[in-house]
Amino acid sequence: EESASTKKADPKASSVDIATIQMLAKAQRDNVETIFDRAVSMKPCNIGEQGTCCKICSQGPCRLPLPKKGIEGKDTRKGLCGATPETIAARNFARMVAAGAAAHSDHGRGVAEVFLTAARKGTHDYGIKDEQKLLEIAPDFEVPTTVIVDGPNGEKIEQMRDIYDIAEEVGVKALGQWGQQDGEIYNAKRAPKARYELWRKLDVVPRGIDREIVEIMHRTHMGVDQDYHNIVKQCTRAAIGDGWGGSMIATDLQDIMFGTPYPTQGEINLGVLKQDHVNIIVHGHEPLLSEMIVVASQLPDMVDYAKSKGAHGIVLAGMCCTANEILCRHGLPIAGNYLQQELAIVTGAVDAMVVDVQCIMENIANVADCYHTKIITTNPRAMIESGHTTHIEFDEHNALEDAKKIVKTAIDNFPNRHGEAMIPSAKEKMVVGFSYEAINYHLGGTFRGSYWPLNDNIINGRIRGIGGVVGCNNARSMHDSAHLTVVKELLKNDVIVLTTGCNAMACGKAGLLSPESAKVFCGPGLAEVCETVGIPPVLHMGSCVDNSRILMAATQVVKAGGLGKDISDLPAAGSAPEWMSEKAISIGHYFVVSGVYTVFGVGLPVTGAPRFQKHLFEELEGIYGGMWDMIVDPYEHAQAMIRHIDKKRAALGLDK
Ligand code: MSK
Repeated sequence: EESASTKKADPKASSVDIATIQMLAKAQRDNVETIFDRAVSMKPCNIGEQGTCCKICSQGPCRLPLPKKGIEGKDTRKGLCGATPETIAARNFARMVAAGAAAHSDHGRGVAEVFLTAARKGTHDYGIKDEQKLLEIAPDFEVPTTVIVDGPNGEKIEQMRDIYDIAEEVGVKALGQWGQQDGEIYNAKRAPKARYELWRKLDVVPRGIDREIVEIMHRTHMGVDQDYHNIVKQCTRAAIGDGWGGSMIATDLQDIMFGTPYPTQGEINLGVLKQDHVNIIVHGHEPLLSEMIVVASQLPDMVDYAKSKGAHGIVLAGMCCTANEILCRHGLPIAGNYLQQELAIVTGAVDAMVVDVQCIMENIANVADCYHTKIITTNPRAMIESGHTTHIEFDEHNALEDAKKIVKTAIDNFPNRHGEAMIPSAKEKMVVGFSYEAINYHLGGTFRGSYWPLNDNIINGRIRGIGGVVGCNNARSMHDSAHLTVVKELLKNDVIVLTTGCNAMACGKAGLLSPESAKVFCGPGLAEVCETVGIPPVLHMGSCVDNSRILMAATQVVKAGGLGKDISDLPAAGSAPEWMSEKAISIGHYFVVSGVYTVFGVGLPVTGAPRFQKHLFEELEGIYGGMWDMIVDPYEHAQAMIRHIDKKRAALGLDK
């Protein structure tokens, strides 16, 4: 197709990743336009960037940019209805929280529905893999795991209930969390006691997952909530309903059905594709389908079918968070993160890109038109309007058959490649799969005969603190660059890093997910801990919904003792250096109201409303112990996190 961009991105200025640079250069040689080129040609709207464009009714859009000279005296800016910049920016922010929480939670709802079908034995393709985890979470849903029965002599005996009966009851109660109208979501009580009590005191414990999202949409309708404090309070309910509700339920039920991740080895970057194999990329977020494609692609008759078409086998690789899901559970390779999706197709080696929901760029259909790749959409919620995509709808009752159909479509496309593909050689080895259960095993208890509790190492200062660094790539920011600068700066200062999403992939490509990287990148204390325990200094915890694992890891650290009574007492900070999706805003907000200082890079659409920004960046600390921040420079970004960690260490009386 003809390139529409008048300007071209400079590949070397677009990414720090060699495979990305090579493929962007190839795309330009092939006259294929990508997001990198459009980012050079198209500048963002200055007013939207500030958060002060209101388009919630047809009297606008009302645009309220900050005056060039700044605000002198009273801020008199108003929309037609009188809405202040604060109201406008808070409503826009709230709608991002609602969309982000909805995306995660709808994912979770889908998982809960399949879980319930599996518990009722309504499908042959899914079952209960991790019984232990089911038994651990059942009490959180007030589901008994044992039953009292009469013994042979009339005595009372406690015996285990049937595991599928427990699963069914958990499934029903979990699914009920979406439509619940009153009371509290179950998982709020998983937070440290002090946090749960604070939420109750502030009246922000979510009543039901959907209810809080819908209420944001109502409150932000024209002429409803016009107090940014009150709007933020509703953001809090919806965001807790995401992190501690929809996302956490998704993570838990996926673990039960597909297995809780434990450390495993994998490989990452476009170099995982193979010239002489059928290459299938699964891209998106939900593991329900990709788990079945894993099974289908390994079936002997599928491999034989691939050979009958001249291929030597099948490579199944992931992209974005689907990649994290199959990597952490099966060790299957990752082709790349968000900004590499078009470039994977540019290799000419991808026979099918199978997509479900979230973070799928519409332009992959245009790029695929230039090569032979088949784009297969699978979810009724997410289709692409293009004559060249194929829709094979995925139904959990027929999961394996659907997956086989998809794999067969990819194999049939192998002979259609346009000549020799160009696959970059770059790929890295990594160790992944650090669920909080795995972290607890490695750093929370005894391991290799030594006692290495995480808390002791934080108290004695070998580990200065914990950084949760997560989130997307953003075409307005050099690909992977801010991610790596922030993470390396934290490691150098003995801050252990927990990661998910596209940050995890950036770290993997740069070699930071290998245990050997500890001696290269870490300060002496953290290097010693990692080398002794045999873990990487950056712990890959999974996909976007698995940020709930970070909440649980923080809760475990509080419960282990010695570091205060609440998450807000911990020497810890959060970061999303290259965020772009609305989900990131929901994640950021649930971290903040869980007590975490959370820094975003790139920019936040709040700067045009100074009082609202002050509320998020300063006043929330007095309410929740955590607050937002936005620092674009990645070095300064990391330093701010370290300063916060040191402030918390001092408050705990450490380092005296
Ligand atoms: S995939 S939400 S770009 S992390 Fe979860 Fe990456 Fe952000 Fe999508």
